[in-house]
Order: sequence, then structure tokens, then C-alpha cells
Amino acid sequence: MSAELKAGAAEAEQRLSAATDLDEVRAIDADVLGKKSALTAAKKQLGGLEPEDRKAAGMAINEIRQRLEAAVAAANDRLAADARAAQYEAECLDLSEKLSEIRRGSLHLTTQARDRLEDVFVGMGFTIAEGPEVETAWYNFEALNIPEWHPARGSFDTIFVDLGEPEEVMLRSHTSPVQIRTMENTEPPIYIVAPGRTFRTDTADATHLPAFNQIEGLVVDRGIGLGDLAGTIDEFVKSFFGGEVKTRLRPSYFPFTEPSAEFDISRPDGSWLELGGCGVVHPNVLANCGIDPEEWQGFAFGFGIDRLAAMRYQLDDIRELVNSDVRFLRQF
Ligand code: FA5
Repeated sequence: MSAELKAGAAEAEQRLSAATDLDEVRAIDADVLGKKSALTAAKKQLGGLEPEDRKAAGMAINEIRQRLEAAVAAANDRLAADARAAQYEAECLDLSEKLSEIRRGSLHLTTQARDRLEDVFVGMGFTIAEGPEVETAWYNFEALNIPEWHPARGSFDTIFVDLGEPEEVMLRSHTSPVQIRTMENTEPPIYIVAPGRTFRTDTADATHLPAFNQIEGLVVDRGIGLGDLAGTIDEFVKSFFGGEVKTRLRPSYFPFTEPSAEFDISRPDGSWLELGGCGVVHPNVLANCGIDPEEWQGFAFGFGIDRLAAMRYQLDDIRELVNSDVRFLRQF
């Protein structure tokens, strides 16, 4: 009996070491160690043996059981390790391959438009000025000839900051406060542009954003007039868009310029897009900054950079600029 069991165990060990999946191991396990196995049958027969023989046969059966259990465990371990290795192989990321797909980032469209604007104006002899995004009523309104009672304050849809007196501190609603800050600190002649972020309670639509960008321009010199303003804008548009875009000035009203105009550019479909306001600097504004309006004159303008970017890159909707959809942004 013992020789037969040993031969069976040796064969089972071979089958276990050749097994290729866990189901096969389970089947062999049941075959050689289960209730219907030769080993279990041999154990049942032990009771009929002489005590001396029973002891020897019992030890032999136990030894074979232990061998077989070890062989089953080894086969299970081997196949589990193989399965893990196969899973790692299937799920692993080949980073060296991905490296070759990494795309070079690029500047956001609004930044590209702003850089280009700065280049054009610097090329025309302007320097770049800056101002804070949080402003006081003095800089955002009063020094710009918009006193508290003035109806024009309402048109700026201002976002106020809860600081100091009510409606005293605000997110700047235009870049025009930079005119005041510059004139306070600089002796004329002045030739500056000031690009930056501006904020209004406007609802986002195809041509509006609540946080948008403007570029302010300010020239203060002797003998400056409306003709200089028109020529500068025309020259700028030619450089920025390159010839195809038409411009027009429409009479308008801003408390800080007199006369004032709205400045439009032509869209490819022939319609007009309002780009900004402009005009001859109001004498009160020069005086508010300690500049003698009898001696110095100036012009100023304020354009929407986001609208310029939308025109330049032919976007139908200005909101595309802030959707952060990389599939869209990658095109530029
Ligand atoms: C002003 O803000 C004046 N400070 C411009 C100015 C400067 C006039 C100097 C005279 C002298 P206005 O509110 O029209 O003006 O805004 C100017 C431009 O900013 C608009 O023509 C438009 O191009 C852009 N703009 C205004 N509101 C928004 C908005 N919500 N989203 C995007 N662009 C806007």
C-alpha cells in the first residue's frame, strides 16, 4: 500500500509542478488529498491493521500527506506569483513612451495678446506702467472727474470690497486709475500704457466677462490733440492686426475725457466690435494730479484686451478664454 501511495504522490507532485493555473491545482488537490483520494481510503483502513503495522502505516500516510500538502502550497504560490507578474505587466505604464508625447506648454491667449500689445506700444515709444487691482474711490472715480453724485459711477457696475467706509474700496472697474497714479508721480511728457485686470458685476456672455483685462494708454505733452489720438489708434491697429481691420471713432461720453469717443474695429463679417473708449484728457483730471492744463494737454484710451484677443484669434465667444479647456487652448 505504502509503495502505491508513494508512487501516486510522486506523480501528483509532477502534475503539480507542471500545472499552469489555479483551477488545475485545486483539482489535483481534491484528487490526492480529498475525501475520495487513495490517501483518505488508506487512512480509513488503518483501523483493521495490527497495532505494530498501524503505527508504521500511519506515519507513512502522514508523511505522504505532508509532502502533498507542501507540493500543493508550492504550486499555489508559484501560480499566484505568475498571475501577479502578469497583472503588473498588463497594468504597468511605460513612462519612457509617454515622455515622447509630452507637449510643450504655451502662454495663454490673453497673455499672448497682452505681450503683443506691449510690444506694439513699446515700439511706438510708450513705456509700461502698473497699478493695484484694489483701488480707492479717489483713484477709480473722483480724481477721474467722477464725483460721488455722478451718474457715470453707476455705469461701471463696480464690485466693492468690504473695507473702510461703504463704497470706498473696490476692485478697479477700469485701468484708468493708473492714469492718475502715473500723473501724480511723473513729470510730463508722459507716454505710458498700463495693461491689467479689471472687474465688474457684468454677467459673462459672448462679449463680457466679470474679470477681464484692459490696456490703458496715456499721453501728456505740449500741443496734444484729437488728431494725435486718432493717428495713434490707427497705427496701433495696423501693427496689431496687420492691415485688414478697419477702425472708427464714434462720439461718446466719459467724465475724464473731453471730447470723448468710442473706438470700434471691423469684424470679418463686416459688423463692428466696440473695443474701448478714448478722448482728450479733461483739464480737471490734469489739475487733480497737479499738472497745469494751460501748459500740458493729453489723450487717453482704454481697450478691452480680451476682446482684442478674441478678434485676433477669431473666437466667436470671449468665454472661450476662461473655460480652461486645454483641447481648445492647445490650438494656439
Ligand atoms: C472704460 O472702462 C474707460 N475707462 C475707457 C477709457 C479710458 C475712456 C481712457 C477714455 C479714456 P468702457 O466701460 O467702455 O470704458 O470699457 C472699455 C472697454 O473695456 C470696452 O470697450 C470693452 O472692450 C472692455 N470691456 C468693458 N467691460 C467688459 C467686460 N465685462 N468684459 C470684457 N471686456 C469689457
